[in-house]
Amino acid sequence: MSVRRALITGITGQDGSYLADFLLDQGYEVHGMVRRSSTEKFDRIEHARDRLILHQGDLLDQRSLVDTMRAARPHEIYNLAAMSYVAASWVQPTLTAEFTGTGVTRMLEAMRETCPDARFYQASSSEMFGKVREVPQTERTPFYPRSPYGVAKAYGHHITVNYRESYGLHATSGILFNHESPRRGLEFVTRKITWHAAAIKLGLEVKLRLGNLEAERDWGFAGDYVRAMWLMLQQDEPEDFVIATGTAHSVRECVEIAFDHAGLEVDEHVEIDPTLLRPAEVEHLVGDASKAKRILGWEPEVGFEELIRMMVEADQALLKHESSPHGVRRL
Ligand code: NAP
Ligand code: G4F
Repeated sequence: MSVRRALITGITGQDGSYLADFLLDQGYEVHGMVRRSSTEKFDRIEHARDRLILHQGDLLDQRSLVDTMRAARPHEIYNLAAMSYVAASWVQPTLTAEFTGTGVTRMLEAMRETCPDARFYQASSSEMFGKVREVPQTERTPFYPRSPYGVAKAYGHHITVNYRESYGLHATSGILFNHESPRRGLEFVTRKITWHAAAIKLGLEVKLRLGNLEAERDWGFAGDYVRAMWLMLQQDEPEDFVIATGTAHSVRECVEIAFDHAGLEVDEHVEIDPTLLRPAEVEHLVGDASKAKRILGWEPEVGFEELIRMMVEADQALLKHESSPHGVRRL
């Protein structure tokens, strides 16, 4: 059988890097789309750089999407690129709509023009459920987004379904609940907590400032979730799937597990910073992935406590290295 080619947008991000590792292990030729920057930020894919084929492109630029797809000739396209940080979506609402919403249409149009027989994965989000209409959330739960990011993702979701139905594209939308890892961006709450637990333990920081400690999320491990993305594109018929663990935990519980693992007292180091509260909050998310379990045979392998401990240990190792005479400290 000839080699399978995959194109990943957002390959420099958390999910893109795990998906690239997974697809390389499966024997794929992996292409990634990257944005031009004055400073390359390829840390997450550095270890696999010589096995990846990178193309310069941007979700805002139709020409670059068409040229990337022509060059890559993908059998599978994973559209993971987005402005993915919810809090920033109130600061840059129009840009978020362009990247995270309209960018999906640009991708689908480029695919329709250059490789209509490819299979397309759209990175939809549980943030679309927002002020939830039912618990737990399934593929049939109505959306009620609570942020410009959630609104943009709902658009991206619907346009993916629409192009599937209008043009017969093999286009699938994965509605993924929060997933984390040692490669998670430092601004997201789990990584912010694990990094600070490690830094406080090493004497590099004193305090951790957080917003809403009572918010609850259904947190899984990114490595498990990219496997689900791939499984979705192996199905004969394109369908949408919820991917979640089925268990919710609060931000407060996350702090307790991380600080306990680092051997620290929460009360001595954690402060509430009201400026970190969001204009509209998503209080509680928990998903029902029964459909994915039944049709894809997908199950999460890493539990919440194991995940947070893994992240604390990875941050301790990172900071020890970076604060050594041979390392560079980063935040
Ligand atoms: P991430 O770490 O923030 O990565 C985002 C990626 O998108 C980066 O590679 C970034 O490139 C790229 N990007 C941003 N704007 C772009 C543009 N205009 N053109 C081209 N590339 C652009 O996000 P992630 O956690 O891996 O998430 C992957 C996708 O899944 C996102 O669409 C996110 O919204 C969605 N999602 C994530 C979760 C989660 O819990 N992680 C849950 C549900 C859905 P740079 O490196 O150049 O910035
Ligand atoms: O880690 P977060 O920033 O993730 P959020 O907003 O749930 O979004 C993530 O998951 C979505 C899936 O539902 C993705 F689509 C999206 O791309 C992203 O990956 O915040 C989680 C919770 C929120 O309720 C927030 O208010 O933690 C609360 N929180 C409390 N203090 C904080 C902080 N969040 C951040 N980032 N920083 C804090 O200091």
